[in-house]
Amino acid sequence: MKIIVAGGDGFCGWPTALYLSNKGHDVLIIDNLSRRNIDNELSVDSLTPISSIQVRLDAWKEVSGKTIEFEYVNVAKEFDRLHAIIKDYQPDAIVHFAEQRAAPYSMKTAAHKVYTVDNNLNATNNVLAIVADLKLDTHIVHLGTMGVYGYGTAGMAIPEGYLNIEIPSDSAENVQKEILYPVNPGSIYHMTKTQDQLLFQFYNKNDQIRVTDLHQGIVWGTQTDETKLDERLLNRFDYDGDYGTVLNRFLMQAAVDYPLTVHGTGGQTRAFIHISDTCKCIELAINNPPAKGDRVTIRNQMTETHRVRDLANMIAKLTDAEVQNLNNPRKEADENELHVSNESFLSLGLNPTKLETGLLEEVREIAQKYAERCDRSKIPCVSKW
Ligand code: USQ
Repeated sequence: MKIIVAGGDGFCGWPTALYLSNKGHDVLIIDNLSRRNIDNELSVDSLTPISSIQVRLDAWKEVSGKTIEFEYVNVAKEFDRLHAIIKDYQPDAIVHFAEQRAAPYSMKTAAHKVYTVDNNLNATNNVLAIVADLKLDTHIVHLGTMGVYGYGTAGMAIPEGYLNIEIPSDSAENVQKEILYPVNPGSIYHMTKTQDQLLFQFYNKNDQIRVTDLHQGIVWGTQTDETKLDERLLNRFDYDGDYGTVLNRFLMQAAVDYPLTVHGTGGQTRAFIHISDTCKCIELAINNPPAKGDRVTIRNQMTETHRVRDLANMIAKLTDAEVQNLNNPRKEADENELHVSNESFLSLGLNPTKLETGLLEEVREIAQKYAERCDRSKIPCVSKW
């Protein structure tokens, strides 16, 4: 298939582009390298040394014999160029990762809120508007988030996107309806993903655009089979207070002998998935598109749930690290249950990489190997809300 990976230079986008290319698809990355620019803004660097996009692409060609094309374009701002690129390429699928993805970054200042809303919503709307305008049958596969549901204890498995409800009516019969699961975002970033859902519903209804929205949990791990092939293909590893996500931060903290930073009681339960499974899920989603006229397909892209304090204790046991409970910088429940339905990917054949099998490799091959590149002053979470 011909696949555009929007945001293909980022943490999830890069390994996905390699995976799809390795599977024999034609891949075009479109990206404005904004993630690298945000590193500059925050004066931080990936723990792993990452190559420039050109070196990455050349290395991939050398190692695999396959070409990944690249266009430097801002998906949110350069409508005309994006229109021309999509018209010219005629993609079978567009994988849309081109959004600002960190909750703490989105909550730093008013300007960061504005940037995140502007970037994320315009990126999504541009892609949809162009596919509709060109009357293409392109399948749009979007990376959404588990965070659209919020993390309230639901007393039920959180369904894959849609909820069947029954409401009293004017007549004797109750009305049955299927609605989007009520949204409950915890940050401006998560809020943009809830708004993306409405854009998908609208373009799907109005223009019959085929969309799959993937509600992904927190990604852990760094390497995939493809990024391991050459040092120049290495994926990024964020550990700073804005972009580092909880499990990868704990792994890195253990490696540099920094007490593990548990927010509050650590009773927050979250959903997790390994980066290799992200890539596999994206291809499964591409290979199993909704039919023309079908509603938006929503799949929960996660493989296990854990409490933050249990993760900290697991890593402490593995590495002898110390655990510290900090005042929670975020407005979120300190304790919650989370039960998520993920039948959709399991039934398509996903065989998940589990924490117990992958954690030690991650500690040795990444966190310890690159520990000397860590700037300890960037570890604290300074964004508070
Ligand atoms: N946390 C700690 N200590 C830390 C960092 C985080 O206790 O040092 C806690 C947070 O307070 C939160 C939980 O760990 O309760 C998760 O935080 P996170 O930074 O790992 O993840 P989050 O902000 O939710 O965002 C990440 C990705 C985002 C994705 C989301 C999936 O950055 O792109 O959408 O995970 S989910 O969380 O399922 O919504």
